[in-house]
Amino acid sequence: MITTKVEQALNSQINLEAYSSQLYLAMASWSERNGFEGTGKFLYSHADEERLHMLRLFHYVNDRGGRAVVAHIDAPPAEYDSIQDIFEQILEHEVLVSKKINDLVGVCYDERDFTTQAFLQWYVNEQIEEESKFKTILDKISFLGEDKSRLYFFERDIANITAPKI
Ligand code: OFO
Repeated sequence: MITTKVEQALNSQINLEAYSSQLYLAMASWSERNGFEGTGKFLYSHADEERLHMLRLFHYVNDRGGRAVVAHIDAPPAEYDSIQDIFEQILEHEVLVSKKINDLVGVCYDERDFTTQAFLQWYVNEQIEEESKFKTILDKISFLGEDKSRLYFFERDIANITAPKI
């Protein structure tokens, strides 16, 4: 069984992962509409990945005797300035997610729920990978400049970054 505090904290994270999925979907839509097909493909795939992050938590809450809740999610922005703007916002968002995961681990520690704490280690590791991946993509974007051929290769490469199996 999980305590009410842990259940609430896990449900907040469920909501944040659901928002993450919608955020990536909105960014994928912008990319597709603005001629960045490769970036769009990557972001659609990442939206699916975030939904799997959400579901993994969802099942855990129900399996441990809690109640996983589908709550209201704010709409993400529909418009962005550029792909650089998108990836800057993504990195900022993922840094926030990492902070929330750490806070959640802290709640488990306070509640002496070491089972959930161990379950959350997967998310701690995932956030290290995500922050690093998006920093690398932003570095690549900073090399693009006005050179259209570089953009072509960037678009081709990012389209082939597939979501890991969860
Ligand atoms: Fe983008 O990561 Fe979920 O947790």
